Amino acid sequence: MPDVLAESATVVIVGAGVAGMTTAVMLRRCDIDCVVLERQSRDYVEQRQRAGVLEYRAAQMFGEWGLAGLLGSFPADDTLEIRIEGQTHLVLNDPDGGGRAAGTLIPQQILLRNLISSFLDGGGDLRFGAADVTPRDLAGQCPVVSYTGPDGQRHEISCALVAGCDGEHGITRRCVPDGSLAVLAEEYGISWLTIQAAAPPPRYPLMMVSSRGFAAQFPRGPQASRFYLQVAPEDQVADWPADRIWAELRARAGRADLPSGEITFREVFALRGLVCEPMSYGRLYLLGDAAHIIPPMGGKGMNMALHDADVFTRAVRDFVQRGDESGLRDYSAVCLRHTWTYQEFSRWMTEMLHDPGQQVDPFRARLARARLDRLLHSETAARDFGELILGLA
Ligand code: RFL
Repeated sequence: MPDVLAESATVVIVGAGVAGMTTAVMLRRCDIDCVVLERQSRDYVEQRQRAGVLEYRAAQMFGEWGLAGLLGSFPADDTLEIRIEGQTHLVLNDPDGGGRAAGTLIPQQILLRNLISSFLDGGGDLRFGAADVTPRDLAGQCPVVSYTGPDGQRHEISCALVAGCDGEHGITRRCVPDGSLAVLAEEYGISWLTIQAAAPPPRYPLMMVSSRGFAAQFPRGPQASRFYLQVAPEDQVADWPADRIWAELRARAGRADLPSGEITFREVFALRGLVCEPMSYGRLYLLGDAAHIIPPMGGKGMNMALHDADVFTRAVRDFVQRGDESGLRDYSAVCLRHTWTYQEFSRWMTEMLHDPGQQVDPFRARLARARLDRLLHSETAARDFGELILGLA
């Protein structure tokens, strides 16, 4: 075995999440070669449960790339139920009636499985179990990404471009010299317990606003739901045994018959926003969670990663096929504009649906209800909301 195996590729993609694999599949459609390096095993990444809905814009994007077949054909609901202190209110995602469903219902891990199969079946180069991935020379014309394979062999891949798709805790962003990127972050001071359960999904995606705290139930398949429950910031998973979870969800839903089921996953996390500016450094481009984190409110994290993949791949195509660098030059500005639009949306929605409590802050509590009231009664507000939910802003 040589000490170091020297290789080359046009693009090295670090991370085989939705951002990395969507980029890889799209690059292959442009006949541009790439190598994907993933730290985890294939089993691990294909089991990771997270988002469940592709917004309308992202579903259209797959169609434009000739990849609609990867999505299956389960249109998402075009209606959202907001239940306020047990009272139902329905909000149309597309109040203009343009026939645009909310998007496509597809659990993130299924989308990822489909992307991985499509890439590998087409002869794509995807390497699982890549340890110690280390990019270098990012500011020059020919960056190098080195890693150790599962057999202990060290590899060095020289390339034209590096796509940092390695998520929030990845390595690529951390390889940028100090002072070249700014990280802007905000803690919301709100925590959610999330569970995945074998419970029948609600008729419509359901958000529950109550003075007991926020809760939500979203479809994840014919017999599966994801639930969210606002909890105290100091709470741990151990503070929430199953009986307590179901009792609290029923109280916030105002329904004693809210269906329950076996809990297959549970986690407590704090709501936070984070944006890295700019989203590129030299020949490194950051995509998805490697560049920005958004709270789940509004369902935009996965969709923002897919947006970045689309913008990046088009830029690489123009660069490789026509020598046109303008797309790469504009990549960060285009993606940051999109990111901040949806960070603001997520923040707006979070404040509207979390009751700070009449005792804690009566002024803010009334502002939140006034915002919600306007969404439910103003056509203009409903149209604005629809544009953001569909991903068209
Ligand atoms: P990912 O999916 O985290 O993938 C990153 C990949 O990089 C690998 N990696 C490395 N590989 C090589 N070397 C290294 N040094 C590496 N370090 C990391 C990792 O193993 C992984 O495979 O990032 P990506 O592709 O940017 O995708 C982002 C989305 O996953 C994320 O935004 C969403 O899941 C967020 N999210 C939701 N988004 C939505 O649009 N709608 C939702 O309803 C929604 N619900 C959620 C969510 C995220 C959740 N989390 C993270 C707890 C619900 C939850 C519970």
